[in-house]
Amino acid sequence: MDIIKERFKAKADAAATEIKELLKEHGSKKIGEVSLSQVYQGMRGITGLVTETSLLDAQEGIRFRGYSIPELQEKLPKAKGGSEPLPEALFYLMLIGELPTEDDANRITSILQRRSHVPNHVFAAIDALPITTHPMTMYVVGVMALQTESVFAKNYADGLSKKDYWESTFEDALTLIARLPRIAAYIYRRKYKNSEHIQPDGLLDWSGNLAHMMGYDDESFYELMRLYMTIHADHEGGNVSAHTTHLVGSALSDCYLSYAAGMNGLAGPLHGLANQEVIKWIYEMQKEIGSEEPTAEQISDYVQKTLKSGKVVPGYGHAVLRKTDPRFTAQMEFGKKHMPDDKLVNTVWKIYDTVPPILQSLGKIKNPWPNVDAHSGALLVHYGLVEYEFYTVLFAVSRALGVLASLIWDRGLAFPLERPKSVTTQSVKLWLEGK
Ligand code: FAM
Repeated sequence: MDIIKERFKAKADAAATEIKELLKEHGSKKIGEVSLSQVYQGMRGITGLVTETSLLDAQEGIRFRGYSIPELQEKLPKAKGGSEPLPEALFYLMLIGELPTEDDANRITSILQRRSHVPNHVFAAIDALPITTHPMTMYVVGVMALQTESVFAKNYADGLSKKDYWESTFEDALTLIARLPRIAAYIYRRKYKNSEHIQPDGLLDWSGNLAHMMGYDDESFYELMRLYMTIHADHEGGNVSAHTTHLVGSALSDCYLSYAAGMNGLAGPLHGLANQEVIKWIYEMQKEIGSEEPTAEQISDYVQKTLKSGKVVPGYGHAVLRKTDPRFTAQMEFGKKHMPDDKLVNTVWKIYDTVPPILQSLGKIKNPWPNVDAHSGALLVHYGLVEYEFYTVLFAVSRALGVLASLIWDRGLAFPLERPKSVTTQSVKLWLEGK
């Protein structure tokens, strides 16, 4: 662990010096303008954050420290016999800013294995919730129950020096990431498999163990989990889950409080809950037309019906992207390799052929193309993971890698409390009148 910490500290100190120089010379330069409509309409396109772990280009999609998803699949270390990247390797890349060696990736895997024990009171907190509770609510309650373990909270109460905030954050982040698969699997087994829990397998990597503890001991499902945990890990800093984690952390709330806040954002239907909404929408369409293999025309009719009822087509559109999400494409390639004849997967591909022109014809949708959620559920269903209300928990486990790597950087760069200015329409009107 210490070697990883030392490497991070050296990178963070170098970056802090570089940023200080950069601001000394260019701090007063304007990076963008803000229009009134942006203030009223979700701050779209306003540059106001620094997130070192990844950057999203509207035309190209996500790059993690400069690497695209296909480049990650090529360059990151893999599990023995596997062909998908190890998410532990991606975490190292986002944290340190360099491609990890096999040893580096294995070092993260073993740190996470050693820290994966979850205290019993966490399970008791989850068990106190009605079985009908949504898995994401159970998950956030589990994370909040873990907050008793926060090293940052304890050290801060004992008078932690500002220059050491990063280290306690680092410790909390690694311990929290280590424990998430166990919490997620516990919720899955409690809700869907009569609480027949499965103990972790100390020989498996972080994603493989998640699959194992959920009850899916299939090598190609381990591979799907590795891909899934990689592509959902980060999507620059402005999306609701990343921005919320960063914002709450800026008040020096520890990793547990900050990540829990971010995951409440991910639980929203316009954000991470969309992966469950996609499968629900497809099942409802299949039920209505009475066939598991809808024709293009039937899909088109159902899309029109969805739109006419004032609902969104889940899995399509994006606040930044203006093309097919590379995370969708990566899943499509996985489907073509592992399940080319799966009916539901083929339906997802038929929807991909059919939906964009319809959305484009409306004239108001800026991005008619599929996002990450349009494909994820169908791959999971193929392996029997049909409980779609659980899908966002998998998204949440993965997103911890990006938002917590970022939180360590926030403390490593000593970012201050985040506090943008708000206005009232009354004050806007006075401003417009030049008063
Ligand atoms: N179906 C129907 N209408 C849509 C739409 C969709 N897929 N995507 C956008 N629109 C509408 C949007 O509601 C807005 O309508 P009004 O003007 O009537 O309010 C209009 O098109 C302009 O919206 P936009 O500027 O193109 O998109 P936004 O940046 O406002 O919203 C999303 C982006 C992702 C919230 C939106 O595309 C959406 O609701 N998609 C469906 C839900 C979804 O798949 N979310 C997951 C996003 C994913 F990236 C993630 O975070 N996991």
